[in-house]
Amino acid sequence: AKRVHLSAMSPEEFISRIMDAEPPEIYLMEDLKKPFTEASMMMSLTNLADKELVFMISWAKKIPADQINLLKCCWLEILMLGLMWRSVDHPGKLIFSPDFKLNREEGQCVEGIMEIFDMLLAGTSRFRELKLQREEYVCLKAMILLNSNLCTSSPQTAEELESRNKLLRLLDSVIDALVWAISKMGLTTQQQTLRLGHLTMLLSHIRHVSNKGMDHLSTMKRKNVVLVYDLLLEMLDANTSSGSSSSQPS
Ligand code: AOE
Repeated sequence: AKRVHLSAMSPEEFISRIMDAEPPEIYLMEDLKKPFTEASMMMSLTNLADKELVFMISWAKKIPADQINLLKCCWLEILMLGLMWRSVDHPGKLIFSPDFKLNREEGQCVEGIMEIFDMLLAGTSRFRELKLQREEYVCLKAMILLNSNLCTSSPQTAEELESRNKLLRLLDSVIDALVWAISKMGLTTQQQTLRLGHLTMLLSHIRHVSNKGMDHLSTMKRKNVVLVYDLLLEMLDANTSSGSSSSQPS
Protein backbone atom coordinates (compact mmCIF):
# COMPACT_ATOMS: atom_id res chain seq x y z
CA ALA A 1 0.00 0.00 0.00
CA LYS A 2 3.01 2.27 0.51
CA ARG A 3 3.79 2.49 -3.22
CA VAL A 4 0.33 3.70 -4.23
CA HIS A 5 0.72 6.53 -6.72
CA LEU A 6 0.20 9.86 -5.01
CA SER A 7 -1.45 11.15 -8.18
CA ALA A 8 -4.11 8.43 -8.01
CA MET A 9 -5.37 9.47 -4.56
CA SER A 10 -8.29 11.60 -3.52
CA PRO A 11 -7.31 15.12 -2.40
CA GLU A 12 -8.20 14.18 1.18
CA GLU A 13 -5.96 11.12 1.13
CA PHE A 14 -3.23 13.10 -0.59
CA ILE A 15 -3.22 15.78 2.11
CA SER A 16 -3.15 13.22 4.88
CA ARG A 17 -0.10 11.60 3.22
CA ILE A 18 1.81 14.85 2.99
CA MET A 19 0.78 15.78 6.54
CA ASP A 20 2.29 12.47 7.71
CA ALA A 21 5.49 13.33 5.88
CA GLU A 22 5.94 16.58 7.86
CA PRO A 23 9.36 16.85 9.52
CA PRO A 24 9.50 16.91 13.34
CA GLU A 25 10.13 20.01 15.42
CA ILE A 26 13.86 20.69 15.34
CA TYR A 27 15.87 22.23 18.18
CA LEU A 28 19.08 24.18 17.72
CA MET A 29 20.45 22.87 21.04
CA GLU A 30 23.20 25.45 21.41
CA ASP A 31 24.03 27.86 24.18
CA LEU A 32 23.23 31.13 22.47
CA LYS A 33 25.96 33.46 23.65
CA LYS A 34 24.39 36.89 23.70
CA PRO A 35 25.18 39.44 22.48
CA PHE A 36 25.44 37.78 19.10
CA THR A 37 28.32 38.61 16.82
CA GLU A 38 28.05 38.43 13.07
CA ALA A 39 29.94 35.13 13.11
CA SER A 40 28.01 33.53 15.99
CA MET A 41 24.64 34.56 14.53
CA MET A 42 25.55 33.16 11.11
CA MET A 43 26.88 30.01 12.73
CA SER A 44 23.61 29.44 14.63
CA LEU A 45 21.51 30.10 11.52
CA THR A 46 23.53 27.80 9.28
CA ASN A 47 23.75 25.05 11.92
CA LEU A 48 19.99 25.06 12.17
CA ALA A 49 19.57 25.11 8.38
CA ASP A 50 21.96 22.15 8.13
CA LYS A 51 19.92 20.11 10.63
CA GLU A 52 16.68 20.98 8.90
CA LEU A 53 18.06 19.90 5.51
CA VAL A 54 18.53 16.33 6.75
CA PHE A 55 14.83 16.11 7.61
CA MET A 56 13.87 17.98 4.44
CA ILE A 57 15.49 15.24 2.35
CA SER A 58 13.44 12.52 4.07
CA TRP A 59 10.36 14.70 3.59
CA ALA A 60 11.02 15.14 -0.15
CA LYS A 61 11.50 11.40 -0.62
CA LYS A 62 7.89 10.93 0.43
CA ILE A 63 6.78 13.28 -2.38
CA PRO A 64 8.13 11.03 -5.13
CA ALA A 65 9.76 13.08 -7.84
CA ASP A 66 13.39 13.74 -8.68
CA GLN A 67 13.80 14.89 -5.08
CA ILE A 68 17.45 15.78 -4.71
CA ASN A 69 17.70 17.75 -7.93
CA LEU A 70 14.50 19.56 -7.08
CA LEU A 71 15.69 20.35 -3.56
CA LYS A 72 18.89 21.88 -4.88
CA CYS A 73 16.78 24.62 -6.46
CA CYS A 74 14.32 25.26 -3.66
CA TRP A 75 15.72 24.25 -0.27
CA LEU A 76 15.93 27.84 0.98
CA GLU A 77 12.38 28.61 -0.17
CA ILE A 78 11.22 25.57 1.80
CA LEU A 79 13.19 26.63 4.89
CA MET A 80 11.71 30.12 4.60
CA LEU A 81 8.11 28.92 4.21
CA GLY A 82 8.61 26.67 7.26
CA LEU A 83 10.03 29.61 9.21
CA MET A 84 7.01 31.77 8.27
CA TRP A 85 4.64 29.00 9.31
CA ARG A 86 6.30 28.62 12.74
CA SER A 87 6.23 32.42 13.18
CA VAL A 88 2.69 33.08 11.98
CA ASP A 89 1.23 33.56 15.49
CA HIS A 90 4.13 35.72 16.74
CA PRO A 91 3.96 39.19 15.11
CA GLY A 92 7.36 40.87 14.77
CA LYS A 93 9.29 37.70 15.63
CA LEU A 94 10.93 34.91 13.67
CA ILE A 95 10.66 31.54 15.40
CA PHE A 96 13.62 29.57 14.03
CA SER A 97 13.14 26.81 16.59
CA PRO A 98 11.63 26.53 20.09
CA ASP A 99 15.05 27.48 21.48
CA PHE A 100 16.01 30.12 18.91
CA LYS A 101 13.70 33.12 18.37
CA LEU A 102 14.63 36.57 17.08
CA ASN A 103 12.89 39.97 17.40
CA ARG A 104 13.10 42.79 14.90
CA GLU A 105 14.08 45.09 17.79
CA GLU A 106 17.14 43.06 18.66
CA GLY A 107 18.91 45.13 16.08
CA GLN A 108 21.40 44.67 13.34
CA CYS A 109 24.44 42.46 13.58
CA VAL A 110 24.81 40.48 10.37
CA GLU A 111 25.56 42.70 7.38
CA GLY A 112 22.77 42.69 4.82
CA ILE A 113 20.45 40.37 6.72
CA MET A 114 17.89 42.87 8.08
CA GLU A 115 16.45 43.36 4.59
CA ILE A 116 15.85 39.61 4.42
CA PHE A 117 14.52 39.56 7.99
CA ASP A 118 11.96 42.27 7.09
CA MET A 119 10.86 40.52 3.89
CA LEU A 120 10.31 37.34 5.90
CA LEU A 121 8.31 39.24 8.53
CA ALA A 122 6.23 40.84 5.74
CA GLY A 123 5.43 37.45 4.18
CA THR A 124 4.58 36.09 7.63
CA SER A 125 2.14 38.99 8.25
CA ARG A 126 0.48 38.25 4.93
CA PHE A 127 -0.02 34.60 5.91
CA ARG A 128 -1.41 35.79 9.27
CA GLU A 129 -3.83 38.11 7.50
CA LEU A 130 -4.98 35.19 5.33
CA LYS A 131 -5.20 32.89 8.39
CA LEU A 132 -3.13 30.21 6.66
CA GLN A 133 -4.34 26.69 7.56
CA ARG A 134 -2.00 23.76 8.17
CA GLU A 135 -3.48 21.84 5.19
CA GLU A 136 -2.78 24.80 2.92
CA TYR A 137 0.74 25.17 4.30
CA VAL A 138 1.72 21.56 3.50
CA CYS A 139 0.29 21.93 -0.03
CA LEU A 140 2.22 25.14 -0.65
CA LYS A 141 5.42 23.45 0.47
CA ALA A 142 4.91 20.54 -1.93
CA MET A 143 4.08 23.04 -4.70
CA ILE A 144 7.38 24.84 -4.15
CA LEU A 145 9.24 21.53 -4.49
CA LEU A 146 7.41 20.35 -7.59
CA ASN A 147 7.39 23.74 -9.32
CA SER A 148 11.02 24.63 -8.66
CA ASN A 149 12.42 23.17 -11.89
CA LEU A 150 9.58 23.49 -14.34
CA CYS A 151 10.52 26.83 -15.86
CA THR A 152 14.23 26.03 -16.20
CA SER A 153 14.23 22.51 -17.60
CA SER A 154 13.75 21.72 -21.26
CA PRO A 155 13.62 17.94 -21.58
CA GLN A 156 16.18 16.50 -24.03
CA THR A 157 15.69 12.77 -23.65
CA ALA A 158 12.65 10.53 -23.40
CA GLU A 159 13.49 9.94 -19.74
CA GLU A 160 13.58 13.65 -18.98
CA LEU A 161 10.27 14.07 -20.73
CA GLU A 162 8.80 11.21 -18.69
CA SER A 163 10.04 12.67 -15.41
CA ARG A 164 8.73 16.11 -16.32
CA ASN A 165 5.30 14.65 -17.07
CA LYS A 166 5.33 12.82 -13.76
CA LEU A 167 6.18 16.11 -12.04
CA LEU A 168 3.32 17.90 -13.80
CA ARG A 169 0.84 15.19 -12.78
CA LEU A 170 1.99 15.41 -9.16
CA LEU A 171 1.71 19.18 -9.25
CA ASP A 172 -1.87 18.84 -10.54
CA SER A 173 -2.64 16.59 -7.57
CA VAL A 174 -1.20 19.12 -5.12
CA ILE A 175 -3.22 21.93 -6.69
CA ASP A 176 -6.35 19.75 -6.45
CA ALA A 177 -5.52 19.10 -2.81
CA LEU A 178 -5.07 22.82 -2.11
CA VAL A 179 -8.39 23.60 -3.82
CA TRP A 180 -10.02 20.88 -1.70
CA ALA A 181 -8.49 22.30 1.52
CA ILE A 182 -9.79 25.76 0.64
CA SER A 183 -13.24 24.38 -0.14
CA LYS A 184 -13.49 23.04 3.45
CA MET A 185 -13.41 26.57 4.86
CA GLY A 186 -17.01 27.59 4.16
CA LEU A 187 -16.26 30.38 1.69
CA THR A 188 -18.26 31.37 -1.37
CA THR A 189 -16.99 30.07 -4.72
CA GLN A 190 -15.59 33.47 -5.58
CA GLN A 191 -13.84 33.81 -2.20
CA GLN A 192 -12.29 30.37 -2.75
CA THR A 193 -10.90 31.42 -6.12
CA LEU A 194 -9.50 34.63 -4.66
CA ARG A 195 -7.87 32.76 -1.78
CA LEU A 196 -6.17 30.35 -4.17
CA GLY A 197 -4.82 33.34 -6.09
CA HIS A 198 -3.55 35.13 -2.98
CA LEU A 199 -1.88 32.03 -1.55
CA THR A 200 -0.07 31.16 -4.77
CA MET A 201 1.05 34.76 -5.29
CA LEU A 202 2.87 34.55 -1.96
CA LEU A 203 5.10 31.90 -3.52
CA SER A 204 6.55 34.56 -5.79
CA HIS A 205 7.52 36.63 -2.74
CA ILE A 206 9.17 33.57 -1.20
CA ARG A 207 11.15 32.86 -4.38
CA HIS A 208 12.35 36.48 -4.32
CA VAL A 209 13.47 36.38 -0.67
CA SER A 210 15.15 33.05 -1.24
CA ASN A 211 17.21 34.46 -4.12
CA LYS A 212 18.29 37.33 -1.85
CA GLY A 213 19.15 34.85 0.90
CA MET A 214 21.18 32.68 -1.45
CA ASP A 215 23.26 35.70 -2.51
CA HIS A 216 23.70 36.64 1.13
CA LEU A 217 24.90 33.20 2.17
CA SER A 218 27.35 32.94 -0.69
CA THR A 219 28.77 36.38 0.20
CA MET A 220 29.12 35.39 3.87
CA LYS A 221 30.91 32.24 2.78
CA ARG A 222 33.21 34.06 0.36
CA LYS A 223 34.15 36.57 3.08
CA ASN A 224 34.79 33.68 5.47
CA VAL A 225 32.28 35.07 7.99
CA VAL A 226 30.88 31.58 8.32
CA LEU A 227 32.18 28.13 7.54
CA VAL A 228 29.51 26.47 5.45
CA TYR A 229 29.86 22.73 5.54
CA ASP A 230 28.70 19.41 4.11
CA LEU A 231 25.09 19.30 3.14
CA LEU A 232 24.47 23.04 3.19
CA LEU A 233 27.60 23.63 1.13
CA GLU A 234 26.47 21.15 -1.50
CA MET A 235 23.07 22.83 -1.71
CA LEU A 236 24.64 26.29 -1.91
CA ASP A 237 27.08 25.18 -4.62
CA ALA A 238 24.16 24.05 -6.74
CA ASN A 239 22.79 27.60 -6.73
CA THR A 240 25.88 29.75 -7.21
CA SER A 241 28.85 29.69 -9.51
CA SER A 242 30.95 31.39 -6.82
CA GLY A 243 30.07 28.67 -4.35
CA SER A 244 32.78 26.20 -5.38
CA SER A 245 33.77 24.14 -2.36
CA SER A 246 37.45 24.28 -3.33
CA SER A 247 37.64 27.93 -2.27
CA GLN A 248 37.10 26.99 1.35
CA PRO A 249 39.52 25.08 3.57
CA SER A 250 38.02 21.97 5.13
C1 AOE B 1 17.99 29.14 8.67
C2 AOE B 1 16.99 28.25 9.09
C3 AOE B 1 15.69 28.43 8.67
O1 AOE B 1 14.74 27.58 9.07
C4 AOE B 1 15.36 29.48 7.85
C5 AOE B 1 16.34 30.35 7.42
C6 AOE B 1 15.94 31.44 6.50
C7 AOE B 1 16.93 32.60 6.45
C8 AOE B 1 18.34 32.01 6.20
C9 AOE B 1 18.78 31.17 7.41
C10 AOE B 1 17.69 30.18 7.82
C11 AOE B 1 20.13 30.48 7.07
C12 AOE B 1 21.21 31.53 6.74
C13 AOE B 1 20.76 32.46 5.60
C14 AOE B 1 19.40 33.07 5.96
C15 AOE B 1 19.18 34.07 4.83
C16 AOE B 1 20.59 34.65 4.57
C17 AOE B 1 21.53 33.79 5.41
C18 AOE B 1 20.77 31.68 4.28
O2 AOE B 1 22.79 33.68 4.81
C19 AOE B 1 16.86 33.42 7.70
C20 AOE B 1 16.92 34.90 7.40
C21 AOE B 1 16.57 35.75 8.56
C22 AOE B 1 17.74 35.92 9.44
C23 AOE B 1 17.47 36.97 10.44
C24 AOE B 1 18.69 37.18 11.29
C25 AOE B 1 18.49 38.41 12.08
C26 AOE B 1 19.78 38.84 12.69
C27 AOE B 1 19.62 40.21 13.24
C28 AOE B 1 19.15 40.16 14.66
C29 AOE B 1 20.31 40.53 15.50
O3 AOE B 1 21.16 41.21 15.03
N1 AOE B 1 20.38 40.11 16.77
C30 AOE B 1 19.31 39.34 17.36
C31 AOE B 1 21.53 40.31 17.61
C32 AOE B 1 21.41 41.52 18.42
C33 AOE B 1 22.70 41.78 19.10
C34 AOE B 1 23.37 43.01 18.57
